[in-house]
Amino acid sequence: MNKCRGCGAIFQTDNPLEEGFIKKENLEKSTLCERCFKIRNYGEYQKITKKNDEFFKILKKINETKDLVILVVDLFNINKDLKEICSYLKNNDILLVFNKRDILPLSLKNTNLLYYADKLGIKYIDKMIISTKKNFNFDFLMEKIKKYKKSNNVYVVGYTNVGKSSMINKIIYNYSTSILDVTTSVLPSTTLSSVTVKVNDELTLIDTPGIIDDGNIMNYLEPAMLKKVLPKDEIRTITYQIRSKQSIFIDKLVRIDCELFNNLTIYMSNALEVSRVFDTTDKLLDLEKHELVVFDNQDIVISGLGFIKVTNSVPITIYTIPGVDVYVRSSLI
Ligand SMILES: Nc1nc2c(ncn2[C@@H]2O[C@H](COP(=O)(O)OP(=O)(O)OP(=O)(O)O)[C@@H](O)[C@H]2O)c(=O)[nH]1
Ligand SMILES: [Mg+2]
Repeated sequence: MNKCRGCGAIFQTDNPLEEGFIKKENLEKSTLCERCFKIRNYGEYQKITKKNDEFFKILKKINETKDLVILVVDLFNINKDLKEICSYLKNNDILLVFNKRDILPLSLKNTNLLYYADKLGIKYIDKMIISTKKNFNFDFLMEKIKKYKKSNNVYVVGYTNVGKSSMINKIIYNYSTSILDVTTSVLPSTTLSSVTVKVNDELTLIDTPGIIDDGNIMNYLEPAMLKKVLPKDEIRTITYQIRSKQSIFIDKLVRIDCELFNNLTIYMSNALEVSRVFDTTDKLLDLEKHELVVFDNQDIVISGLGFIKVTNSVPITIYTIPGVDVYVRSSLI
């Protein structure tokens, strides 16, 4: 095999800083590149920057096959534009799979969360919710794959870090005699090229690298802060009743200024420190300013960090890291 079975990179023995590096002496005996070996064994991650062009080339090839595509979406961090991915896949049926259900409060109804699929503006053949972490709904996922697949090959696509590779590993763990898993990590751009994974004689899954979302806060953070931002468990929401001018701070990442009567519910990682200040302060005013007009029952999304549900129609000012996408959407919850 001339490709790493963990991330799909083509093996090379020249440059340790480039993808697919493997020592000459390991070429015969190892099926993993050095980067995958380090991620798996030491949790050490080497960042490789990929261009989205390569990703779109893969989508064009998938479009030629007419095979079933599973579009994985992180329910906690629904990417702003899924239309672009789907625009390349006109010949494929798309099974929309919302992953990471475990992060959102358990008290929410799955049927209500699924309504959101219709607001994405994409065409899909079916939709469902899973949690790879909790092994939730995988029998149902397999039923749907069986029902909709056009051939043995089923492609898995989506933005980076949504859990595509983790989902494939869970399918292997649950339903295959194979022990060959693909590489996953907390950091984006783990999978670097397509990886073919045979589950059984009727099903082969093809893992793909995730599309990079430039406006995602994950692109701008150091590993320690990244780990804090990525929720590990069910998030405990915090609701602030706003009755006068005040500011809310989310760690050193976000400042929210709000003046008018409102309720703000924050859906973000429990590890982040959230505080409220009633006095005038110049803290974090040097960050990028976003002036938003938010209507009732809309969310403010800070891409990659989470969202804030707002109950009343008001102007709100958000300051965050320059380059991070901040926008308003109709409420998920
Ligand atoms: N809480 C939670 N975390 C998950 C779930 N599924 C995946 N993750 C985590 O999300 C992170 C990214 O997972 P990957 O499987 O590497 O994501 P990917 O979509 O393959 O990412 P790329 O290869 O970079 O495109 C890892 O830290 C996973 O443990 C889930 O259902 N719940
Ligand atoms: Mg992956």
